[in-house]
Parts: sequence; structure tokens; C-alpha cells
Amino acid sequence: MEMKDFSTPTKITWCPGCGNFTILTAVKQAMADYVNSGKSKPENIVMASGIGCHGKISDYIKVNSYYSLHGRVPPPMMGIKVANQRLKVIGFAGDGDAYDEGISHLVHAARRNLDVTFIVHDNQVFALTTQQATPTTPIGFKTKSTPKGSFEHPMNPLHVMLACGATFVGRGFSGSLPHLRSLFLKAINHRGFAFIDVMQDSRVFNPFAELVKPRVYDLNETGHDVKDFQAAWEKAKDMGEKIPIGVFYQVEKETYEKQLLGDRVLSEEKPLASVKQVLNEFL
Ligand SMILES: Cc1ncc(C[n+]2csc(CCOP(=O)(O)OP(=O)(O)O)c2C)c(N)n1
Ligand SMILES: [Mg+2]
Repeated sequence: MEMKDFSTPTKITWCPGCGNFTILTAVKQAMADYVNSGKSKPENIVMASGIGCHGKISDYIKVNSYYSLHGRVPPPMMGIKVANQRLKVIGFAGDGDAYDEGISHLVHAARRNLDVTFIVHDNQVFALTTQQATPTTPIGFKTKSTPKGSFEHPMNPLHVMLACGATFVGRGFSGSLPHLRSLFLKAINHRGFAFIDVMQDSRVFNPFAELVKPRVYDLNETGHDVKDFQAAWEKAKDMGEKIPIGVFYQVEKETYEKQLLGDRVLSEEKPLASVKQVLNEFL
């Protein structure tokens, strides 16, 4: 498989130069790498996405996908994984979607250690609705909802996910395509809840790529121990002169669906009752 095998004919309507293009390319490359490694087939990869500019990624990748409600990417991911744990489930959310509207869903998906990959397109704004502040908007940043500049303490998504027990926590940057490809592949290969916050440049609403590019470095080339929670916590604080990207934390832990189901694959079992029967009970 090649990256182009995952392309769809749908016209891409993101703004020219948007960091979402890099995320799209990196995901298709990582999916091709994953399939070529013999671990899965394209028909066994399922995507779920939220609502926002990022959510359109479901239309641009040729695998089965579920367009969810705003902030509600984790519930369908959980439903899909529990129904058929052989599927590789990858979710895509925006920073508004994941950290604002849907934060409670994200918290519980992470602490359950569902075996899914969750990628956040973090452009620090609600972009589709033309720039309002989200939980990751930096202090002082002027948006339509913060005309005097934001004065709320920004959330650190990596800290939130570490605290919730995510077993894989990473950060990527839309200005580093080869790095993003390998980071996505590591996350897809992880068994357990793999979370990646991608610093995603929005050329129109938050163009930070040129400012961030000279500051990023690959954490995994510095001898960082990914099993060291405290080291991951400390490194996740760095968003100043130097910004680490890569895998901050990765440990093995039993997954939710394995504990719930063992090796059962519910979608292959005979249904206990028809949907109609179940609904009739409530009439
Ligand atoms: C429940 C609900 N609330 C609000 C909206 C309006 N809405 C649509 S897209 C969007 C912004 C999404 O921002 P983000 O998740 O950061 O994605 P981005 O557009 O930045 O990729 C909002 C607020 C909605 N569709 N549904
Ligand atoms: Mg956003």
C-alpha cells in the first residue's frame, strides 16, 4: 500500500497552507506503513472524527469512518472497539472538540485504557466557527470571544492525559512531517490508549508555525525514558524556548476491552435479541 491508496476524490476545503494537510499526509503514510507491516488490512481500520475543520479528515481518507457529534469522538470509538476488538480504531478531534465540549469523554476513555489512538488537531482555537478561544488558547491571545486577549490559564493536555492514566502520551507538530508520520505509527502500534496532541498551525486563525519550528526538538533523541512518569510530566511543561515533541510516556497495561471481553468478538456472535425486540420492551 502507498499513501495515495488511502486518498479519496473528495475536494479538500481546508485553507491553503493549513497544518491539517500535514496531519492528513502523515496519517495516510502511517496507515500505509501499518498495513505494509502485515498487522492489519485497510478494511480493518476505522476512523472517528469530531466536528470542526479537523473533522473533515473523515472525508479525505479511504477507510470506514464515523462522523461524530462535536466533542463526542470517544463514545463511538468505544462502541466500535467493544463491538469488534480486532479493528484498529483511530479518532481525530479538535482542541475545542476534545478539551472543551468533550473533555469528560476524553478523560474516561483515557483512564479506561481502551486500545485506540486519539489524535488532537490542536490549533488553539475553534477554527471552523472562525476563531474563538479554546482551553489551549495562550494567555493574551485575541480571538472573537476574547477581544482583550485571553486571561484564562491554558490547559496542558499532556498533563491531563498523564493524570488520567493514558498509557501513551505524545506531542507532534504540523511543521515536522517525517516526525509526525513516525509518531502516528508508534501510537497506532501501541496497545492501549494512545494520545497525541498535534500543535497544528492554522494559517488564517493562529499562524504559529514559523515561531514554533525553530524551537521544537525530538525528545526521543535525548535519552528520555518513556517509562518515567515524572520525567514525562516535567518535559510536558516545556513550551518555551525549547519544545519537545515525540513520545513522552509509554507503558503496558491491560486494556479495557480485553478485561471486559477476553477474546470474544461481539460482532461475530449471534445477537441475543433483535433491536426491535429490545425497543418493544420499552413501549
Ligand atoms: C454541540 C455543538 N456545539 C457547538 C457547535 C459549533 N461548532 C462547530 S465546529 C466548532 C469549532 C470546532 O473547533 P475545534 O474542535 O477546535 O476544531 P477546528 O475547527 O479548530 O479544527 C463549533 C464550536 C456544534 N457543531 N455542536
Ligand atoms: Mg481547533
